[in-house]
This record gives sequence, C-alpha cells and structure tokens, in this order.
Amino acid sequence: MAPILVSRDAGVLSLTLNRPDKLNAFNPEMHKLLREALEEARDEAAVRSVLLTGSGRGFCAGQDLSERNLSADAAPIDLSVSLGSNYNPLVRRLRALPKPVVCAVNGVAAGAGANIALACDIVLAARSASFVQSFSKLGLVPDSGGTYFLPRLVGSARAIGLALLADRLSAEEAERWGLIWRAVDDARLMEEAAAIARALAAGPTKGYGLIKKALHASAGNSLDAQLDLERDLQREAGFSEDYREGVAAFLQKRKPQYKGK
Ligand code: LHQ
Repeated sequence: MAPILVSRDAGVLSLTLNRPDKLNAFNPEMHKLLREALEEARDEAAVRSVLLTGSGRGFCAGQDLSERNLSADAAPIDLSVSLGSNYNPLVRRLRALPKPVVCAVNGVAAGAGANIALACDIVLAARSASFVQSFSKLGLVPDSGGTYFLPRLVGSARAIGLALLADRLSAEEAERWGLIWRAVDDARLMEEAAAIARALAAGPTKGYGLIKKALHASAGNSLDAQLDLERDLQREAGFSEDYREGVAAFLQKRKPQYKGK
C-alpha cells in the first residue's frame, strides 16, 4: 500500500497520507513520496492548488514511534537528523510553494502531524477531528514549526498551554481559537475542502503565490519593511496576465478566466 496517494483533477493535486493503521504516522518512505509530490506541485504549471488529507480515522500522528529503537542498550538517536532531512524541508516546502495548499484534517492530528497541518494555507477540520501537541508527553519540544505557528495563531498563553499540557483541542475549539480556518461536519469535510481547492485552482495562481509570500514575511517584518514588500509584490502581480483578465472581466461584467500566469 503506497504511503501517499496522489491524484489530479481540475488543477488540484490531491495528496492523501496513507498509513491508516498507524494513524498516518510518518516514516521515511512517506516523507520521500510527499517530497516528490510537492516538487511536482511546484514545477508543474497545470497544478494550481494542493489538497492534503489523511486516510482512515486519523489525519497524521506525527513521527512513527515504532520506527525508533530506544532500548537501553541502543545508541542514542540524534533527532536533529530527522528534522533536518525530513520535517523541516517539508514545512519549508509547504510554505514556499507558490500555490495554495488546502488541508482537510479528517481526524486526530498529533505531534508533527498537527504542525504540518498548520503549515498549510487553509485548514479545514472535521468536527470529530482534534489537534494534540503530543511532544511534551515524550519529553520533546514541539517541532515542524509548532513553536512558530502556535503563538502567532493563538497567542502565547494558549500556545504554551497547548505545548506543555498536550491536551486534545477539538476542531470546533481550534476554529474558535483561530488555529484553523473552519470546522465542518464530518460528512461534508472532503466536499467542502475539494470545493475550496478547486476554486483556488481556477484562480489567479501567481497572485495567490505572492499573497503567501507577503503574509509569511509579515511575521518578521516592521510595517515599513512590509509596505516596501507589498509595493514590490504588487508590481509583480500587476505584470501578470491574470491581473489584466481580472480587471477586464470586472469592467465587462463577466466571470474571469484565469490562466494562473
Ligand atoms: C502510532 C502512532 C505513532 C506509531 C498512533 N507512531 N504508531 C520528529 C522527528 C524526530 C523524532 C521525534 O518526533 C518528531 C515529531 C513528532 O511527531 S513527535 C510526536 C509523535 N507522535 C505522538 O506522540 C502521537 C502518538 N499517538 C498518540 O498519542 C495517539 O495515538 C493519538 C492521540 C494520536 C490518537 O489516540 P487514539 O485515537 O486513542 O488512537 P491509538 O493510540 O489507539 O492509535 C491507533 C493506532 O495507531 C495504534 O496502533 P494499534 O496497533 O494499537 O492499533 C497506535 O499504536 C498507532 N499509532 N500514533 N506516532
């Protein structure tokens, strides 16, 4: 069984984490296939949005804990190797992808699995899904961008509570806290997430990529620097074919036909 399922439809590249008996916990093969799929998403003009989800009852339980030999006589494991070679590049790849990434959290998202969801652009979660920063239960530190995303999304009081207590946060609470875009009924999750991914795939892809760039940069910028960045990115957006099309369609009172260029 392939640990990542890949399909393409109407400009949407759908990626499904597929190790359901382990709640889609990551192993090296899964990282490799996800890396290849996201490279394809980046390089192929026909791919204009990505939809990420999990198969079975979980979204992703983070690192596969059964892959590590932690017995007393085993050599200590340097976890920075796995972060440096797999998790950090994955988070960077999702954030740097100049196309929107929609995440449909279909069930529990734990450890790195939770933070990989937060690295996506629009996160929908089934009402029965939950988010757990399970790292502290193992004596670890939230990784895969958790210590970056959490305080920015929910504020420092809630971020440290989530990280230290490792409580399960329901999808509805996650929506109320501003951790995710929306919690939706389980039966409607995939339909709603696919509709958003399809709408984004029919949109001005270049502009969307520039929006991601601007918003991601804002966390570390002063207002002055951000105003300069907006000026530069708007210059670039204004040279796109889709900007011309957007204005023409508005003036002609018709639906725009964006090409993603
Ligand atoms: C699993 C896992 C799992 C293997 C459920 N592995 N089998 C990065 C770099 C380097 C090193 C370290 O870490 C990292 C980042 C990380 O992600 S660290 C955090 C790793 N993840 C966790 O600590 C989460 C562990 N899982 C859980 O706490 C629970 O399974 C959650 C809360 C996710 C779900 O609980 P339940 O709904 O009660 O399900 P369950 O515990 O019964 O799990 C179902 C099955 O999935 C079970 O197998 P079994 O054969 O008994 O049915 C679990 O063993 C397996 N599973 N997570 N990470």
